[in-house]
Amino acid sequence: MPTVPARPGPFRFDARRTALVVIDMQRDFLEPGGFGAMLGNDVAQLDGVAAQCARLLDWGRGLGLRIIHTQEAHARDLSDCPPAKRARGNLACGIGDAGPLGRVLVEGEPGADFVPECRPLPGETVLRKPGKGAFFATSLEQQLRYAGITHLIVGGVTTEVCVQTTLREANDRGFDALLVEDCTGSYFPEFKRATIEMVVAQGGIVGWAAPLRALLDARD
Ligand code: TIU
Repeated sequence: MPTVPARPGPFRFDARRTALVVIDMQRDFLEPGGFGAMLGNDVAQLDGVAAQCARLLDWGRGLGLRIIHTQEAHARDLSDCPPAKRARGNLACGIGDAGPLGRVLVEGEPGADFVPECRPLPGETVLRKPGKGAFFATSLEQQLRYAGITHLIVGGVTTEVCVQTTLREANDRGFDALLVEDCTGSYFPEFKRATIEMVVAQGGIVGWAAPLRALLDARD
């Protein structure tokens, strides 16, 4: 079994029981005019994450891992959007409104689509989710259990919001998860650093972390 030199210790995984989960690599978070920008964030902070996630996807595809792309987006009638989420930030152009990338954070709109570097290939799973965590109000746990998945390798955006929420949800459900440090990004670099440290602290209270290089070099 490949062993990744990781923190807080080696991460051993069986490729047949491991899924690569790439979180929310959508135009709405990475490009100007999307939901992230509407919230007042500098999306340039995420420059480079798409290219890194593309490398991570290449690696996972090469190993034959199950690939799951998540997408934070709401139903077109907003029936799965809590009013509290829609009201948050008191935005002039918020969830469901028409923006430069189409209706903000709504399925089927240009903003909900994946950035070109991280488009799903045929046969890969696309999991639309209404919340920050990928397990909330989705069939992800059931899908993973049916497929015998025990280990997750996770990248995407943003580190302390959807990525961290998903890692914590996975941890509480008994999955071993590794965060790929340089395949994730935040609008707030200090939050990214802090999240990685939170994950690996206390003997790996949430999971493991390692740079992509460590995955590329992992050997049986
Ligand atoms: N705002 C922010 O940092 N993130 C989100 O709203 N969603 C995800 O992280 N995908």
